[in-house]
Amino acid sequence: MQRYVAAVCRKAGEPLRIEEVVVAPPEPREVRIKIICSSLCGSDVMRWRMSDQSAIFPRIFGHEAAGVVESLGENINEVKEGDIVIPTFISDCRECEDCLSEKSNHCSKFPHKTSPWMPRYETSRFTDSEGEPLYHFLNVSSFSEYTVVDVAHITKIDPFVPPNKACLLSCGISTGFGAAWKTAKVEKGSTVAIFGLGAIGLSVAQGARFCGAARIIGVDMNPAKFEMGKKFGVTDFINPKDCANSKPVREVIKEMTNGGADYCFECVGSASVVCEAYASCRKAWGKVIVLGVDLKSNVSISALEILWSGKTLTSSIFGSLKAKTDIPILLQWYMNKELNLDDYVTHEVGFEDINKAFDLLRDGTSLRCVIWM
Ligand code: CXF
Ligand code: ZN
Repeated sequence: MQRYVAAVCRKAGEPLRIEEVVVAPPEPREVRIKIICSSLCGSDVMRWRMSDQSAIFPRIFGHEAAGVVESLGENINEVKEGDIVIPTFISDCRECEDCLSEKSNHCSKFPHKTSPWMPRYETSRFTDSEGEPLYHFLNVSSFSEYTVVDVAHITKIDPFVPPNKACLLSCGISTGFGAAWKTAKVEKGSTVAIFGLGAIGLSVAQGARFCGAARIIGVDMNPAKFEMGKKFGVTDFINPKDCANSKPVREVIKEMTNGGADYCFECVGSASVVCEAYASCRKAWGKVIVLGVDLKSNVSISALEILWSGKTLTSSIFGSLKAKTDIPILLQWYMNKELNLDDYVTHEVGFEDINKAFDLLRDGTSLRCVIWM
C-alpha cells in the first residue's frame, strides 16, 4: 500500500492536520487521481465547523479540484491514465432517467446525499497510519495528494486550461453561473437581484450579464463587495445595513425595478434571506432561486402570499448543469476570454498552509483561495 499525505480533520473546527494516509486502489468504475490543486468552497468550511450529530470525523474535505488520472479500476473507457480531470460533488452517470433528460441534473443512480463514503460501494478508500478508516466528503475529498473518485463524478478537461482556474468549475462558480444561465434562464433586458456577493453570488452576476440582464442588483453587508461585483456585472448595490432604519431591502428593490426584480437569487444560506428574496421579486412572473444552504433552517411564507403572488420559488443544484457536458463548454468560454475565472482567485497557498485558506474564506478576505499540492 502506498502512503501519501492528506489534510485530515479530526474534530469540528480544529485546524486540519497533514498526515500520512493510505489511499487504496480504485474499485471497478472508480479512478485514482493525483490532485494538482484544490480551491476552498463554503461547504467545506460549513461542514468543518459543524459539531452536531451529523458531523462525521475524521474526514478529508475538499471538493473543488483539478487532477491527473493515476490509475483506473476495471471497466472504464471514459478516461485513461494521464488525463486531466475535474471531480464534481454531483454525479453525471449518463445512464439514468434524469441524466438522459434535458430537464434534470439530479442523477438518480447516485442521488445527492451528504454521505461519508464512496457512492457506488458505501466504503472508504482512505485509512490513517493506525489502519483506521477516514471518511470521504461530497464524493471528492481532494485535500489529499491522491484521492479516489467514481467515474460518474469526474469530467475530462482540456489539459491546456490552467488547473488553478479549471478547479473553480468543480462547484461554486459553475453553480452560480449555471443558476442564472440554465436554472433561471435569465432573459435579455430583465432585472436581477442577488443576495450575497461571495463567489457564488458573483457568478450569478456573471451568468446574468452573459444572458443580457439590464440591471443586476447586488445585496451584501460588506460595502467592498460592490467594487468586486462590478467586475462580474453588478450594476447596483444595496447594503442592508444602510436600509435598516429607513426602508427594508424589499422596498428598495421594488422601487428600483418598478414592482420587483424578475429574478432573485439567494446566495447566503439563510431562511430569512429566502423570505426577503421572495418579497423582492415581481408578482406573477418573479422567480426566486435558492442556492445557499443552511442545513437546519425552515422557510416560512404564508400560504395566502403563495396563492396570490403567482411567484415561483425553486432551487439550483450545481446551476442545473450536467457536469460532463457543461464544464467543457464553460472552460472553452474561459479560454476564449468570454468567461472570467481569473478574478475569483484572490489567494493561493501551498498545501502546508491549507489552514490559512480556511481563515481567509471565513473572514471574507478571499473569494477563492487555491491550494497547490
Ligand atoms: C453543495 C450544494 C448543496 C448541497 C451540499 C453541497 N454544493 C457544494 O458546495
Ligand atoms: Zn462547493
